[in-house]
Amino acid sequence: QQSYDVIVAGVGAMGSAACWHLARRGLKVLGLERFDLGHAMGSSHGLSRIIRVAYFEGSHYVPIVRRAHELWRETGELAGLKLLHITGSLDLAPEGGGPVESSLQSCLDHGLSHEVIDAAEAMRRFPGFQLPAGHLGLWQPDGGFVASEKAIYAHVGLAQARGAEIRTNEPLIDWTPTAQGGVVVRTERGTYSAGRLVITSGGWIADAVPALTRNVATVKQAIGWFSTRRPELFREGAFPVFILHVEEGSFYGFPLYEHPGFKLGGPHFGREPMDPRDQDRTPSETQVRLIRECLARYIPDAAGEPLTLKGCVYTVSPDEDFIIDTVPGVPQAVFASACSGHGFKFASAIGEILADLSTSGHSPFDLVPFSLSRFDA
Ligand code: PYC
Repeated sequence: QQSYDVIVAGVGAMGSAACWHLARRGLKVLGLERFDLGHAMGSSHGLSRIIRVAYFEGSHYVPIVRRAHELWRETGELAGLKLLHITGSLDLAPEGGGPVESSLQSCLDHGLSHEVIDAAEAMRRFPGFQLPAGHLGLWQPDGGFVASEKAIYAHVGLAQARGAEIRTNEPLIDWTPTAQGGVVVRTERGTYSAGRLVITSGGWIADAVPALTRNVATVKQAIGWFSTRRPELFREGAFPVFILHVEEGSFYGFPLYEHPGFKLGGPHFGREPMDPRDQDRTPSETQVRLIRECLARYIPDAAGEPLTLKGCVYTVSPDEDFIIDTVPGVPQAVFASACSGHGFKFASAIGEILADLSTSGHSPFDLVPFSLSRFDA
Protein backbone atom coordinates (compact mmCIF):
# COMPACT_ATOMS: atom_id res chain seq x y z
CA GLN A 1 0.00 0.00 0.00
CA GLN A 2 1.47 3.34 -1.03
CA SER A 3 1.75 5.91 1.68
CA TYR A 4 1.58 9.73 1.53
CA ASP A 5 1.68 12.68 3.87
CA VAL A 6 -1.60 13.99 2.44
CA ILE A 7 -4.21 12.66 0.03
CA VAL A 8 -6.44 15.18 -1.74
CA ALA A 9 -9.74 13.70 -2.94
CA GLY A 10 -11.04 15.76 -5.87
CA VAL A 11 -8.61 17.65 -8.11
CA GLY A 12 -10.82 20.45 -9.34
CA ALA A 13 -10.52 24.12 -8.42
CA MET A 14 -9.99 23.72 -4.67
CA GLY A 15 -8.26 20.35 -4.75
CA SER A 16 -5.68 21.32 -7.35
CA ALA A 17 -4.83 24.41 -5.29
CA ALA A 18 -4.54 22.29 -2.15
CA CYS A 19 -2.19 19.88 -3.97
CA TRP A 20 0.03 22.81 -4.92
CA HIS A 21 0.10 24.41 -1.47
CA LEU A 22 0.82 21.10 0.22
CA ALA A 23 3.49 20.07 -2.28
CA ARG A 24 5.23 23.45 -2.11
CA ARG A 25 5.66 22.80 1.64
CA GLY A 26 7.63 19.66 0.83
CA LEU A 27 4.86 17.18 1.65
CA LYS A 28 4.33 13.95 -0.24
CA VAL A 29 0.95 14.48 -1.91
CA LEU A 30 -1.45 12.24 -3.82
CA GLY A 31 -4.30 13.92 -5.71
CA LEU A 32 -7.18 11.67 -6.76
CA GLU A 33 -9.66 12.79 -9.41
CA ARG A 34 -12.74 10.81 -10.47
CA PHE A 35 -12.73 12.21 -14.03
CA ASP A 36 -9.95 13.63 -16.15
CA LEU A 37 -8.26 16.91 -15.42
CA GLY A 38 -10.30 19.97 -16.34
CA HIS A 39 -13.40 17.85 -17.03
CA ALA A 40 -16.83 19.31 -17.75
CA MET A 41 -18.85 17.35 -15.14
CA GLY A 42 -18.25 19.65 -12.20
CA SER A 43 -18.16 23.32 -11.37
CA SER A 44 -15.08 24.81 -13.03
CA HIS A 45 -15.29 24.30 -16.79
CA GLY A 46 -16.27 26.93 -19.35
CA LEU A 47 -13.12 29.06 -19.63
CA SER A 48 -13.74 31.72 -16.98
CA ARG A 49 -15.08 32.49 -13.51
CA ILE A 50 -15.75 35.93 -12.05
CA ILE A 51 -13.50 37.31 -9.35
CA ARG A 52 -15.17 40.13 -7.41
CA VAL A 53 -13.57 41.91 -4.49
CA ALA A 54 -16.68 43.94 -3.60
CA TYR A 55 -18.76 41.19 -2.08
CA PHE A 56 -22.52 41.44 -1.64
CA GLU A 57 -22.55 37.99 -0.01
CA GLY A 58 -20.71 39.45 2.99
CA SER A 59 -17.77 41.59 3.99
CA HIS A 60 -16.14 38.62 5.70
CA TYR A 61 -15.19 37.24 2.28
CA VAL A 62 -13.07 40.25 1.34
CA PRO A 63 -9.81 39.36 3.17
CA ILE A 64 -9.90 35.88 1.62
CA VAL A 65 -10.57 37.13 -1.90
CA ARG A 66 -7.73 39.62 -1.56
CA ARG A 67 -5.39 36.77 -0.68
CA ALA A 68 -6.84 34.81 -3.60
CA HIS A 69 -5.95 37.71 -5.90
CA GLU A 70 -2.32 37.63 -4.74
CA LEU A 71 -2.15 33.90 -5.20
CA TRP A 72 -3.75 33.89 -8.66
CA ARG A 73 -1.10 36.37 -9.72
CA GLU A 74 1.71 34.37 -8.17
CA THR A 75 0.47 31.04 -9.52
CA GLY A 76 0.07 32.48 -13.01
CA GLU A 77 3.60 33.86 -12.93
CA LEU A 78 5.08 30.60 -11.65
CA ALA A 79 3.17 28.56 -14.23
CA GLY A 80 3.75 30.99 -17.11
CA LEU A 81 0.00 31.33 -17.71
CA LYS A 82 -2.26 34.37 -17.59
CA LEU A 83 -4.83 33.34 -15.02
CA LEU A 84 -6.08 36.64 -13.66
CA HIS A 85 -7.78 39.18 -15.97
CA ILE A 86 -8.65 42.50 -14.37
CA THR A 87 -11.64 44.12 -16.07
CA GLY A 88 -13.42 45.84 -13.17
CA SER A 89 -16.68 44.46 -11.80
CA LEU A 90 -20.20 45.85 -11.82
CA ASP A 91 -23.00 44.81 -9.49
CA LEU A 92 -26.20 46.01 -11.13
CA ALA A 93 -29.44 45.99 -9.14
CA PRO A 94 -32.50 48.10 -8.40
CA GLU A 95 -31.81 50.85 -5.88
CA GLY A 96 -32.68 49.62 -2.41
CA GLY A 97 -32.85 46.04 -3.67
CA GLY A 98 -29.90 44.83 -1.59
CA PRO A 99 -26.95 43.63 -3.68
CA VAL A 100 -25.53 47.07 -4.57
CA GLU A 101 -25.93 48.28 -0.99
CA SER A 102 -24.30 45.10 0.39
CA SER A 103 -21.40 45.30 -2.05
CA LEU A 104 -20.98 48.96 -1.14
CA GLN A 105 -20.83 48.01 2.53
CA SER A 106 -18.02 45.53 1.83
CA CYS A 107 -16.11 48.31 0.01
CA LEU A 108 -16.57 50.68 2.95
CA ASP A 109 -15.63 48.03 5.51
CA HIS A 110 -12.38 47.22 3.71
CA GLY A 111 -11.42 50.53 2.11
CA LEU A 112 -11.89 49.24 -1.45
CA SER A 113 -11.97 51.80 -4.24
CA HIS A 114 -15.45 51.94 -5.75
CA GLU A 115 -18.08 54.15 -7.36
CA VAL A 116 -21.85 54.00 -7.22
CA ILE A 117 -23.25 54.96 -10.63
CA ASP A 118 -26.74 55.19 -12.01
CA ALA A 119 -28.09 53.22 -14.97
CA ALA A 120 -27.45 56.06 -17.44
CA GLU A 121 -23.80 56.31 -16.40
CA ALA A 122 -23.36 52.53 -16.56
CA MET A 123 -24.75 52.56 -20.13
CA ARG A 124 -22.55 55.52 -21.08
CA ARG A 125 -19.44 53.64 -19.91
CA PHE A 126 -20.57 50.29 -21.26
CA PRO A 127 -22.94 50.81 -24.22
CA GLY A 128 -23.58 47.06 -24.44
CA PHE A 129 -26.09 47.41 -21.57
CA GLN A 130 -29.74 48.52 -21.78
CA LEU A 131 -30.60 48.91 -18.10
CA PRO A 132 -33.87 49.66 -16.29
CA ALA A 133 -33.97 53.32 -15.21
CA GLY A 134 -34.06 52.58 -11.47
CA HIS A 135 -30.94 50.39 -11.47
CA LEU A 136 -27.71 51.35 -9.72
CA GLY A 137 -24.24 50.01 -10.43
CA LEU A 138 -21.46 49.38 -7.94
CA TRP A 139 -18.23 49.69 -9.90
CA GLN A 140 -15.12 48.13 -8.35
CA PRO A 141 -11.96 48.36 -10.47
CA ASP A 142 -10.13 45.29 -9.06
CA GLY A 143 -12.71 42.73 -10.21
CA GLY A 144 -12.26 40.56 -13.25
CA PHE A 145 -12.13 36.89 -14.09
CA VAL A 146 -9.92 33.86 -13.62
CA ALA A 147 -9.19 31.51 -16.51
CA SER A 148 -10.73 28.51 -14.81
CA GLU A 149 -9.46 25.37 -16.55
CA LYS A 150 -6.03 26.96 -16.97
CA ALA A 151 -5.98 27.62 -13.24
CA ILE A 152 -6.45 23.92 -12.50
CA TYR A 153 -3.74 22.98 -14.98
CA ALA A 154 -1.40 25.57 -13.43
CA HIS A 155 -1.91 24.28 -9.88
CA VAL A 156 -1.47 20.68 -10.94
CA GLY A 157 1.62 21.42 -13.02
CA LEU A 158 3.25 23.27 -10.14
CA ALA A 159 2.30 20.55 -7.67
CA GLN A 160 3.70 17.84 -9.92
CA ALA A 161 6.93 19.79 -10.32
CA ARG A 162 7.23 19.55 -6.51
CA GLY A 163 6.65 15.80 -6.58
CA ALA A 164 2.87 15.51 -6.19
CA GLU A 165 1.31 12.44 -7.78
CA ILE A 166 -1.97 13.09 -9.56
CA ARG A 167 -4.14 10.13 -10.50
CA THR A 168 -7.15 10.76 -12.75
CA ASN A 169 -10.22 8.66 -13.64
CA GLU A 170 -9.93 7.10 -10.22
CA PRO A 171 -13.15 7.57 -8.20
CA LEU A 172 -13.03 7.30 -4.44
CA ILE A 173 -14.88 4.34 -2.95
CA ASP A 174 -14.45 5.23 0.72
CA TRP A 175 -11.98 6.30 3.37
CA THR A 176 -11.48 5.35 7.00
CA PRO A 177 -9.59 6.93 9.87
CA THR A 178 -6.89 4.67 11.36
CA ALA A 179 -6.09 4.03 15.01
CA GLN A 180 -2.74 5.79 14.44
CA GLY A 181 -4.45 9.05 13.47
CA GLY A 182 -4.08 8.73 9.70
CA VAL A 183 -6.44 7.57 6.97
CA VAL A 184 -6.80 4.73 4.50
CA VAL A 185 -8.41 5.66 1.18
CA ARG A 186 -9.91 3.11 -1.21
CA THR A 187 -10.50 3.95 -4.85
CA GLU A 188 -11.67 1.91 -7.82
CA ARG A 189 -7.99 1.29 -8.63
CA GLY A 190 -6.13 1.02 -5.35
CA THR A 191 -5.76 1.53 -1.62
CA TYR A 192 -3.55 4.26 -0.18
CA SER A 193 -2.66 5.48 3.27
CA ALA A 194 -1.83 8.98 4.47
CA GLY A 195 -1.40 11.06 7.56
CA ARG A 196 -4.00 13.58 6.41
CA LEU A 197 -6.94 13.77 4.03
CA VAL A 198 -8.27 16.83 2.20
CA ILE A 199 -11.73 16.34 0.66
CA THR A 200 -12.64 18.69 -2.18
CA SER A 201 -14.97 16.57 -4.24
CA GLY A 202 -17.58 19.23 -5.03
CA GLY A 203 -20.98 17.80 -5.87
CA TRP A 204 -19.87 14.37 -4.63
CA ILE A 205 -18.72 15.61 -1.21
CA ALA A 206 -21.59 14.20 0.82
CA ASP A 207 -20.55 10.69 -0.30
CA ALA A 208 -17.19 11.24 1.39
CA VAL A 209 -18.48 13.35 4.31
CA PRO A 210 -21.90 11.95 5.29
CA ALA A 211 -22.21 14.65 7.99
CA LEU A 212 -22.81 17.06 5.10
CA THR A 213 -25.78 15.18 3.68
CA ARG A 214 -28.39 17.36 5.37
CA ASN A 215 -26.54 20.57 4.53
CA VAL A 216 -25.64 20.38 0.87
CA ALA A 217 -27.74 20.21 -2.24
CA THR A 218 -26.62 20.00 -5.85
CA VAL A 219 -28.29 22.11 -8.53
CA LYS A 220 -27.71 22.63 -12.23
CA GLN A 221 -26.50 25.99 -13.48
CA ALA A 222 -26.52 27.11 -17.13
CA ILE A 223 -23.88 29.02 -19.05
CA GLY A 224 -23.95 29.97 -22.70
CA TRP A 225 -21.99 31.82 -25.35
CA PHE A 226 -24.04 33.89 -27.82
CA SER A 227 -23.26 35.56 -31.14
CA THR A 228 -22.84 39.27 -30.78
CA ARG A 229 -23.71 41.88 -33.41
CA ARG A 230 -21.11 44.30 -32.09
CA PRO A 231 -18.15 42.44 -30.62
CA GLU A 232 -16.26 45.70 -30.14
CA LEU A 233 -18.64 46.59 -27.29
CA PHE A 234 -17.82 43.41 -25.41
CA ARG A 235 -14.11 42.91 -25.88
CA GLU A 236 -11.79 42.64 -22.88
CA GLY A 237 -10.78 46.18 -22.00
CA ALA A 238 -14.15 47.59 -23.10
CA PHE A 239 -16.54 45.57 -20.96
CA PRO A 240 -16.46 44.41 -17.32
CA VAL A 241 -17.55 41.30 -15.53
CA PHE A 242 -20.96 41.88 -14.00
CA ILE A 243 -23.84 40.48 -12.02
CA LEU A 244 -27.18 41.82 -13.14
CA HIS A 245 -30.12 41.45 -10.76
CA VAL A 246 -33.39 41.93 -12.64
CA GLU A 247 -36.97 40.74 -12.30
CA GLU A 248 -36.15 37.64 -14.41
CA GLY A 249 -33.39 36.58 -11.97
CA SER A 250 -29.68 37.21 -11.39
CA PHE A 251 -27.38 36.74 -14.37
CA TYR A 252 -23.63 37.12 -14.70
CA GLY A 253 -21.41 37.84 -17.66
CA PHE A 254 -17.93 38.40 -18.97
CA PRO A 255 -16.12 40.27 -21.69
CA LEU A 256 -15.23 38.18 -24.75
CA TYR A 257 -12.54 35.67 -23.88
CA GLU A 258 -11.17 32.82 -26.02
CA HIS A 259 -14.60 32.16 -27.54
CA PRO A 260 -16.27 34.24 -30.24
CA GLY A 261 -19.52 34.41 -28.25
CA PHE A 262 -20.61 36.57 -25.33
CA LYS A 263 -20.80 34.49 -22.14
CA LEU A 264 -23.80 34.80 -19.84
CA GLY A 265 -24.75 32.48 -16.96
CA GLY A 266 -27.75 32.21 -14.72
CA PRO A 267 -30.18 32.47 -13.20
CA HIS A 268 -27.70 32.37 -10.33
CA PHE A 269 -30.29 31.76 -7.62
CA GLY A 270 -32.39 29.49 -9.83
CA ARG A 271 -32.76 26.10 -8.25
CA GLU A 272 -32.87 23.13 -10.57
CA PRO A 273 -31.96 20.12 -8.41
CA MET A 274 -29.70 17.58 -10.09
CA ASP A 275 -27.80 14.46 -9.14
CA PRO A 276 -24.18 14.85 -10.27
CA ARG A 277 -24.11 11.10 -10.97
CA ASP A 278 -26.51 11.83 -13.81
CA GLN A 279 -24.18 12.41 -16.76
CA ASP A 280 -26.49 14.92 -18.44
CA ARG A 281 -25.25 18.50 -18.16
CA THR A 282 -27.61 20.01 -20.75
CA PRO A 283 -29.14 23.23 -19.46
CA SER A 284 -32.92 23.10 -19.12
CA GLU A 285 -35.20 24.83 -21.64
CA THR A 286 -36.29 27.21 -18.87
CA GLN A 287 -32.70 28.21 -18.12
CA VAL A 288 -31.90 28.82 -21.76
CA ARG A 289 -35.10 30.80 -22.25
CA LEU A 290 -34.38 32.99 -19.22
CA ILE A 291 -30.80 33.65 -20.34
CA ARG A 292 -31.97 34.57 -23.84
CA GLU A 293 -34.71 36.83 -22.46
CA CYS A 294 -32.15 38.55 -20.25
CA LEU A 295 -29.86 39.14 -23.23
CA ALA A 296 -32.67 40.36 -25.48
CA ARG A 297 -33.88 42.84 -22.91
CA TYR A 298 -30.71 44.07 -21.20
CA ILE A 299 -27.76 43.26 -23.50
CA PRO A 300 -29.44 43.22 -26.93
CA ASP A 301 -26.28 43.44 -29.04
CA ALA A 302 -25.18 40.11 -27.56
CA ALA A 303 -28.52 38.36 -27.99
CA GLY A 304 -27.60 36.30 -31.05
CA GLU A 305 -27.51 32.58 -31.72
CA PRO A 306 -26.49 30.33 -28.83
CA LEU A 307 -23.10 29.07 -30.03
CA THR A 308 -22.32 26.90 -27.01
CA LEU A 309 -24.55 25.91 -24.08
CA LYS A 310 -23.29 24.08 -21.02
CA GLY A 311 -24.46 23.10 -17.59
CA CYS A 312 -22.40 22.89 -14.46
CA VAL A 313 -22.97 21.87 -10.85
CA TYR A 314 -23.49 24.20 -7.91
CA THR A 315 -23.09 22.55 -4.51
CA VAL A 316 -25.09 24.79 -2.22
CA SER A 317 -25.36 25.14 1.54
CA PRO A 318 -28.58 26.29 3.27
CA ASP A 319 -27.27 29.85 3.81
CA GLU A 320 -25.13 29.89 0.62
CA ASP A 321 -21.97 30.50 2.68
CA PHE A 322 -19.09 28.09 2.22
CA ILE A 323 -18.46 25.12 4.48
CA ILE A 324 -14.77 24.70 5.33
CA ASP A 325 -14.05 22.53 8.35
CA THR A 326 -12.64 19.32 9.73
CA VAL A 327 -14.74 16.19 9.44
CA PRO A 328 -16.62 15.85 12.76
CA GLY A 329 -14.59 13.63 15.09
CA VAL A 330 -11.75 13.19 12.57
CA PRO A 331 -9.24 16.03 12.93
CA GLN A 332 -6.91 14.55 10.31
CA ALA A 333 -9.55 15.06 7.58
CA VAL A 334 -10.53 18.53 6.35
CA PHE A 335 -12.92 19.53 3.61
CA ALA A 336 -14.16 22.51 1.63
CA SER A 337 -17.39 22.50 -0.27
CA ALA A 338 -20.79 23.88 -0.76
CA CYS A 339 -19.22 26.99 -2.19
CA SER A 340 -22.73 27.64 -3.46
CA GLY A 341 -21.85 28.88 -6.94
CA HIS A 342 -19.51 31.66 -5.84
CA GLY A 343 -16.42 29.74 -4.77
CA PHE A 344 -14.11 29.46 -7.75
CA LYS A 345 -12.52 32.89 -7.32
CA PHE A 346 -11.37 31.83 -3.84
CA ALA A 347 -9.84 28.52 -4.90
CA SER A 348 -6.23 29.68 -4.77
CA ALA A 349 -6.72 30.91 -1.19
CA ILE A 350 -8.89 27.97 -0.13
CA GLY A 351 -6.12 25.63 -1.30
CA GLU A 352 -3.75 27.47 1.00
CA ILE A 353 -6.30 27.42 3.86
CA LEU A 354 -6.74 23.66 3.47
CA ALA A 355 -2.97 23.21 3.49
CA ASP A 356 -2.78 25.32 6.68
CA LEU A 357 -5.60 23.39 8.36
CA SER A 358 -4.17 20.02 7.48
CA THR A 359 -0.61 20.88 8.55
CA SER A 360 -1.13 23.12 11.60
CA GLY A 361 -4.85 22.94 12.36
CA HIS A 362 -5.06 26.74 12.03
CA SER A 363 -5.74 29.39 9.42
CA PRO A 364 -4.98 33.11 9.59
CA PHE A 365 -8.55 33.72 8.34
CA ASP A 366 -11.69 33.71 10.42
CA LEU A 367 -13.34 30.45 9.40
CA VAL A 368 -16.13 30.57 11.98
CA PRO A 369 -18.67 31.77 9.36
CA PHE A 370 -17.80 28.65 7.34
CA SER A 371 -18.04 26.06 10.12
CA LEU A 372 -20.27 23.04 9.70
CA SER A 373 -21.47 23.41 13.29
CA ARG A 374 -23.30 26.67 12.41
CA PHE A 375 -26.13 24.49 11.15
CA ASP A 376 -26.48 22.67 14.51
CA ALA A 377 -28.30 25.49 16.27
O1 PYC B 1 -19.04 34.26 -7.90
O2 PYC B 1 -19.22 36.07 -9.04
C1 PYC B 1 -19.58 34.94 -8.79
C2 PYC B 1 -20.67 34.33 -9.50
C3 PYC B 1 -21.63 34.96 -10.17
C4 PYC B 1 -22.49 34.02 -10.61
C5 PYC B 1 -22.01 32.84 -10.28
N1 PYC B 1 -20.91 33.04 -9.55
